[in-house]
Amino acid sequence: MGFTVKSARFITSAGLGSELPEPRPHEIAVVGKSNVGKSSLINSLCGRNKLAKTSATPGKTKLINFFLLNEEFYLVDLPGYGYAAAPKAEQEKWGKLMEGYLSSGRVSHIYMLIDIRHEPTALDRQMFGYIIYYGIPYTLIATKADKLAKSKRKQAANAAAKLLGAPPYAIAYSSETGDGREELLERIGAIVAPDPEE
Ligand SMILES: Nc1nc2c(ncn2[C@@H]2O[C@H](COP(=O)(O)OP(=O)(O)OP(=O)(O)O)[C@@H](O)[C@H]2O)c(=O)[nH]1
Ligand SMILES: [Mg+2]
Repeated sequence: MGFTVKSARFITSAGLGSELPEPRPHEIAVVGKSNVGKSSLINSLCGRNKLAKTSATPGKTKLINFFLLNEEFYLVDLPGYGYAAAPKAEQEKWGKLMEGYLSSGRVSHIYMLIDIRHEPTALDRQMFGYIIYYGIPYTLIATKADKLAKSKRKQAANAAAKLLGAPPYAIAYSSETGDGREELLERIGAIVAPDPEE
């Protein structure tokens, strides 16, 4: 059965030292380098243009943003890493914020985004190592698939996963065209309402 986003609403933003909202049974966090398309993916999944703030300039999302879907579970937009122009103090703050959040035990699944056109960076590999270290279930998503010819997308997405050191599979996704959206919705369905027969 396909999963549908019936409603999506912003709950709160959290920074260093802020209290996080009351946990729900599921919390899917979206991670990846700055500008990879995290906020855009949330908007595209929810079918809402301006739910999460996006920008062509990296470093747009600075706080942990909680969105409640179907009044049931959180989809969480996180600030990106690897934004070279960010001042050192800000990068350190990012590290503390992310470390505290990801080690909190409340994240039940991570969507890790990588750009379908680029090799994963050292920071991508570090983030992936972190996910494995904490043992958090994850799905790899190769973003901006519309930038590649259709015939190359699947292979490029899988190659990116492999370069990250993961099993060679990533969902090729485009927030512009909706490519990969159905597949990702199915994954959400499997996470928040697993088939009891399986
Ligand atoms: N062509 C194309 N552009 C995209 C896609 N997804 C995002 N973008 C563009 O990439 C830029 C960054 O998108 P965001 O969603 O703000 O990226 P982010 O990962 O949230 O970035 P930070 O908040 O800075 O960490 C924007 O200009 C988007 O329009 C996509 O699937 N295809
Ligand atoms: Mg963002």
